[in-house]
Amino acid sequence: MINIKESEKLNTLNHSCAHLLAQAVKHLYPQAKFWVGPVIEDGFYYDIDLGDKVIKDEDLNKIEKEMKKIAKDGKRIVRHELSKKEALEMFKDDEYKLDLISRMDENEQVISCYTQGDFTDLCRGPHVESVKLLKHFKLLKFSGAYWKNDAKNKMLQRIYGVCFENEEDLQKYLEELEDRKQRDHRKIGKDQELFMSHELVGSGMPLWLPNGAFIRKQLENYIYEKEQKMGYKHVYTPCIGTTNLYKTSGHWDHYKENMFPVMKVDDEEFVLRPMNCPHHMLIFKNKLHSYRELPIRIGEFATDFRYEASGAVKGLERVRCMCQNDAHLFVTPEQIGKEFENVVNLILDVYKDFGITNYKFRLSLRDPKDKEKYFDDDKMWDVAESKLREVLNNLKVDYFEAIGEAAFYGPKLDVEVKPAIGPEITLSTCQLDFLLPRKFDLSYIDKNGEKEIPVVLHRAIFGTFDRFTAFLIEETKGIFPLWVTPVQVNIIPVNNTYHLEYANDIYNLLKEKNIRVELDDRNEKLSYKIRESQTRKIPYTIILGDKEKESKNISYRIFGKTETITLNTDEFIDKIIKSIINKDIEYK
Ligand code: TSB
Ligand code: ZN
Repeated sequence: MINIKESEKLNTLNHSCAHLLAQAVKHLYPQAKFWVGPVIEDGFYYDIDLGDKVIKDEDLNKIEKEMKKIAKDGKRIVRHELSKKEALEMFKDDEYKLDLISRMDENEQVISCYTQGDFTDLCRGPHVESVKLLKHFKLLKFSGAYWKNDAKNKMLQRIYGVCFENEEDLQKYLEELEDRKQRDHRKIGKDQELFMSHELVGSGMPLWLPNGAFIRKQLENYIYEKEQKMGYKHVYTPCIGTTNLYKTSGHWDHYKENMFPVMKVDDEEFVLRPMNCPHHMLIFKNKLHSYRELPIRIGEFATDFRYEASGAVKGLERVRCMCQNDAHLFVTPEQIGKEFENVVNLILDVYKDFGITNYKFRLSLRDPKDKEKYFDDDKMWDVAESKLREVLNNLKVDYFEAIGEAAFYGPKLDVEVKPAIGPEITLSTCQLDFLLPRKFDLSYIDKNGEKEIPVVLHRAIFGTFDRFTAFLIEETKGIFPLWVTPVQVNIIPVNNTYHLEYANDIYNLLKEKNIRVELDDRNEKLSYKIRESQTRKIPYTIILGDKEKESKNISYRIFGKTETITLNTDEFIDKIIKSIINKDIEYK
């Protein structure tokens, strides 16, 4: 997918198109006042105050028509530079532009405006030479947007659009946009009844429906088993803690704006926890440890609450109540490399099992020049950073380095993915931490009988079950791997009177083998039932009629294919079980 912002040419074209949009809006709604109209990854938008007028679908067509008319007229786009005084005078009736101009410093930036025909806008530019060059554009959608992103301010109308150099690029882009809309986990989540939300529960607090909950349970079981094999010990801890716990950990000072407000109960002050590390630190501290016990790996499927801005909350991807696939690994400095390697291998393994291939590893390091931002122990940083790098190089994984992106307490490795809609997000994370063990005064007894401070690795392979599921939905378009999907086989008898008994026999056989099977014995037309089985994206649809009943075979269709295959029942069962065990991504 093209990122409009990253191409200089498209950037300018889209920026000019935003002006064209504003001009057309001004023609149609003379009361319009304009706030800002930036270029974004997907094109551009303009935030507009239209007084009492609220934009509707049909208005977009009208505006687009007017834009075409102006573009055809072909006026030149002319730049003027102004002093601050001149600018203030020129836009004296426009409180939005005055707000922008009043914050400009003439000595630091040139103030300029651009005029095309009867329309002038305050703007830094650059722009294309003439509106004539704006031919291949489309207005995409609209929404409300608070002025300066503040809910206390007036709601403006935001109109989105995109512009290309030629029609072919525009059409290709629109098709991709449509494809992304179809992949959006919020859409599929609704269509396939995976999750819902309700205003009575609150924003960013999803309810997992049976199908979604089934998938999540598969993820939980899968990762739990893997972690058990790797020596993790799982715990349960409360999803709230006292403010003192978070004062001890430092979250109170550095993370408070992401936390829900304090609850007072008797003499105690509580917060809903945003992270689980403090609880796990106390579990480590519960008893004395020898170096021989390390690494100690404390795991938990832990519910956290974070304040996310209401505009940022999104389906399962960005929620306010989430469940981390969390663990804190307590290691000696010498064990950092090996333990980190195990985590990276686990991430690679998991992504392979889910068929996820579109991701990037980002190694976030400190900026050695920035002494303020990072925990002050150069030697520790140098050793840790080169160790992480060495592990990644040895494993031959592709990664990029982000200098200055490390956390205050240590370097980290994140897995970045691109959702169907919106900016990149982090799924898995592994963060080295020198600081938290000190804050909680943790220690173990080393080889020489001396007290030593352990290093902690925070890691979440799925990140949160919420976010990972959101991404899995989009990557698979809701066609989940056979081993994950809630219903693996759907049996449809051709005729309930003649074939139901045989269908029941097959149903019981599959059920006995733990295959997740449904039998559709509703009195509906065969073609309707087959179609519905496809819409529900069920991997295998078995259709049983006379032929199958007599020969004791089954006939089935694989999701997305039209051919019907006839097979001996035992062979079919073997095939499916093998495919589940292999965690095949394709339905075979
Ligand atoms: C890994 N203390 C560590 C933990 O030990 C921690 O909390 N790290 S985190 O802040 O990066 O969060 C872990 C993961 O949670 C992130 O990598 C991301 O995948 C996921 N996540 C973060 N915020 C949200 C959110 N609002 N909604 C859904 N998932 C989220
Ligand atoms: Zn943690």
